[in-house]
Amino acid sequence: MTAPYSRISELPRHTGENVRVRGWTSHVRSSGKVAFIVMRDGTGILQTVLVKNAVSPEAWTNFGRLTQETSIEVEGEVRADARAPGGFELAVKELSIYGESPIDYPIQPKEHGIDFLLDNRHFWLRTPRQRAIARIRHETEQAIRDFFYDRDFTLVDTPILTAAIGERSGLFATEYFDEGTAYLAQTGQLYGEAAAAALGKIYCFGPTFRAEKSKTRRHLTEFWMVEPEVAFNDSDDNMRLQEEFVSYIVGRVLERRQAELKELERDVSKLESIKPPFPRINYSDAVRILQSKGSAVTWGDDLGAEDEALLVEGHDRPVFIYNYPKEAKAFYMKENPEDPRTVLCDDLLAPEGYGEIIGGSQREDNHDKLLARIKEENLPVEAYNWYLDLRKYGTFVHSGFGLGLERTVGWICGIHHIREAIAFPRTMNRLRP
Ligand code: NSS
Repeated sequence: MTAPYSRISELPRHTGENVRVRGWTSHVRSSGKVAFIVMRDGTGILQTVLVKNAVSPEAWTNFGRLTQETSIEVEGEVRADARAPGGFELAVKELSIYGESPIDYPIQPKEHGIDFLLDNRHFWLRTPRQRAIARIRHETEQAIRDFFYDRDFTLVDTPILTAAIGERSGLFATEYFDEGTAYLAQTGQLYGEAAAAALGKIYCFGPTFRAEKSKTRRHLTEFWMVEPEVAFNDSDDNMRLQEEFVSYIVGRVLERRQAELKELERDVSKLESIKPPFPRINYSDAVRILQSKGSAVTWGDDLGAEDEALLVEGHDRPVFIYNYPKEAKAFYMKENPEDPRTVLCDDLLAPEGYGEIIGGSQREDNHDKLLARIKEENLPVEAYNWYLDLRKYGTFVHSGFGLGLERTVGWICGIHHIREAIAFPRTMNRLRP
């Protein structure tokens, strides 16, 4: 009778039993009579032991052919062993090879340059650090979905091919049959607003695209954004939702991904302080603070990465900067009735120098003001007729925000560049693999 297959993570349930495990060889060592294979199958790491006299001659020969990343199947008995990684090892009886791996496997246990690693992203993903990041990203996405599901938001999937431009940043364009130019969505927000009038509380979550010629450590040309939109929430409600949301996500990763945070050598005490309320700094005060710290910023400017870092300095949790000048922000933001030079919006800046992870705002709900802003920005009004209609038929106070997934994951993981926070990053000079 052949032994059943088991994933490495399930081995504790099979102590004392015979199982078969499939995976990839990480390293091998042998003392002549006893040999060890450390292997992984994606669910865990397993140490296996082969005693020359106790395995078939074929298995022993196969052992001699193993190289890093050879894919194999082993069969043997599961034994508890406190010294082994994961607390279990496999006493091997049979070893067969699925796929050899030539000795020039590109990723070696040594330092590689970042460009080399990115060229070999399809292999780099197999390393412990990259697996830890992938799992934290997954946990973050699941936390996002659970947060909204538990609060009765409806998920609405918004289009990626669009005619209406959402943000000011660069656009990817393509010809769209007889309909003119289509743009890859920079945001799902405008559609989210329409859906909020139908469903009250919604969110969209998907890839967004920006043809930005910026080579910073926080810009991708394709990134994932989650965007809730809530009918009857004002800007203040919006910020409260953001601080609850971000605290929930960080709490979930702390609760369920300690092993991955440890692999990344993340200082978790920095994450444990992420709890509401987050400090709120009005844009005008922010400019004064920045000037007192020597920044050249003047009222009216948008804030750059260095300004953001200065503002968060000394804070142990994310900081809201709210009510920016109209000129610095997108056309759809609601004019501040108390200071019409500004709009009701906020950026949420993560601590430890990570900077903006959220942009949010209350939306302009006055038809004529919105139309005037669209014209001021030289946007084609005909592409926004449906959006303007939302202000014509039952306009409503509403607000929402967009959280950048890779920036958030990058911050939680404590990694330097957000390109590691997505499996296959897209930047200005990277379309492969
Ligand atoms: O441009 S945003 O500030 N805001 C919006 O797109 C709104 N339409 C969202 C909304 O209110 N529904 O982008 C939101 C976030 C920003 O804070 C970043 O975290 C992330 O999206 N973002 C990016 N991440 C990676 N790379 C690039 N290029 C990028 N641009 C924005």
